[in-house]
Amino acid sequence: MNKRADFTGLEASAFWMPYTANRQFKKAPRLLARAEGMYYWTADGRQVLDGQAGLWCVNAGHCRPKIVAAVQKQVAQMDFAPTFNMGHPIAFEFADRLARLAPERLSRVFFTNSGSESADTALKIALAYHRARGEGQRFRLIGRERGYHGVNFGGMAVGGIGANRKAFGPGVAGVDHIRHTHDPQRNSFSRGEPKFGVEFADDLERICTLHDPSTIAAVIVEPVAGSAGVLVPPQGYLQRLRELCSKHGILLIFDEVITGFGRLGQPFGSQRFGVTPDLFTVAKGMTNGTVPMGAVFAKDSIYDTFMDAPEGIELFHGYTYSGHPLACAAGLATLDTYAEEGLLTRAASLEKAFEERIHSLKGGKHVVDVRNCGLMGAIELEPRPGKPGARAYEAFLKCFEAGVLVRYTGDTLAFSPPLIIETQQIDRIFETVRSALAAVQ
Ligand code: PXG
Ligand code: PLP
Repeated sequence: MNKRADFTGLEASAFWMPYTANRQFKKAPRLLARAEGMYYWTADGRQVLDGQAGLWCVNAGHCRPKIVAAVQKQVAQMDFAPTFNMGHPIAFEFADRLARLAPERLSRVFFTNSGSESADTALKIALAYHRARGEGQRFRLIGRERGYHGVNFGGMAVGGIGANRKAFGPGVAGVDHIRHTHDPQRNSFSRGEPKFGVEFADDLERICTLHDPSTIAAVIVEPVAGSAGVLVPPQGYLQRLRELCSKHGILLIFDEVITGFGRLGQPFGSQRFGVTPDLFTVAKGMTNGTVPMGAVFAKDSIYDTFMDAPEGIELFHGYTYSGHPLACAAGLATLDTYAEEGLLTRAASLEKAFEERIHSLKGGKHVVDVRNCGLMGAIELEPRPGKPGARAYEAFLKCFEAGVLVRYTGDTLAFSPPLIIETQQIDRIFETVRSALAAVQ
């Protein structure tokens, strides 16, 4: 089937793997060769239950027939077409379909190819918007500690995970960060939104006092922080952040790359939390992970500001592959699949079962915290003294050997299964984790 099926011979491979310990991996590779529904199959034919939806993206499960067929048809009909000064029908159709899912008045869609590009695009739109309104002095971009907004310079700069920043120089000027919302003393083992910490939003006032609010263009946060280990916003926190941004004329950007497309039980996280941003970013679940694509949704009033300028190009920004035909075809079929199977709200009906199962690990070996929201969850482990991350890595390996794929980051195991998951499969994930933790020193 695969000439690498013997799991050897990768040590000299040319592939410089992303976010991976290359030498460690290439000595003992884990290769996936096929996928369908809730499962992967390894190159040597073992079935693996996918507890992380690929990489938080395959929300409808793998190789869904409608999506596969749509991409196959499109690639044979028109492989590529430019969207600079030209158009093709399904790019317009897909944008309009997406706009119908979005919160009211956020119905303008700019296409990118990833979450990282979406973050940088949203930040640039924010800066250009203020400038178009004669407020070009608003140049500052505010992120949050522990935030993740991808790996490009803008997203890295507003991102708040130290390891993603330290090797890459001074980054973008005019960036600052509000504090994160993680408070294990008061909130460990919270179910859903933690009770304590609405006041963490007031940290924005500190930043406003320091820099003067009239210099701040935008604040960007994930509704639920994903990469940092599933940090759920305290009750009332996002509302407070929204109020402060509105008070100071600062744009609020939600990064919904993970929380978008049903992960939290509504099409978008903003709808679950009842807090409306001015711009929001998506990627991942937008095409069910089938073809790379991302987007920025903008308020109509922001778009209209650009359109009020004299005739000509309103925004000097765009990617060769913005609105790529294959991605649009995959995206339209993805939205059909989501609609036919009710997947954009399915997480709401599974949330309680998922919450019960994941919190059943409370009190288990090594477990210091459990967090959950929608079909997103995390189990945080006590780090092994002197070896941070080792315990989670070993637990991840044991789960994989037992046929369940979970994500680990630092000493946290993260869970974001496809939204088609059944409750017996949720049981299987957490029983496998329980056994794995029992076997880890
Ligand atoms: N914003 C957010 C909130 C993300 O979660 C990005 C931007 C960047 O998207 P791209 O498509 O450029 O990777 C992300 C991506 C993990 C993990 O398990 C998380 C992401 C990607 C890979 C792994 O922590 N998030
Ligand atoms: N670098 C060069 C030399 C280019 O010509 C282009 C696009 O034309 C880019 C980078 C940007 O590539 P993309 O539009 O795929 O992001």
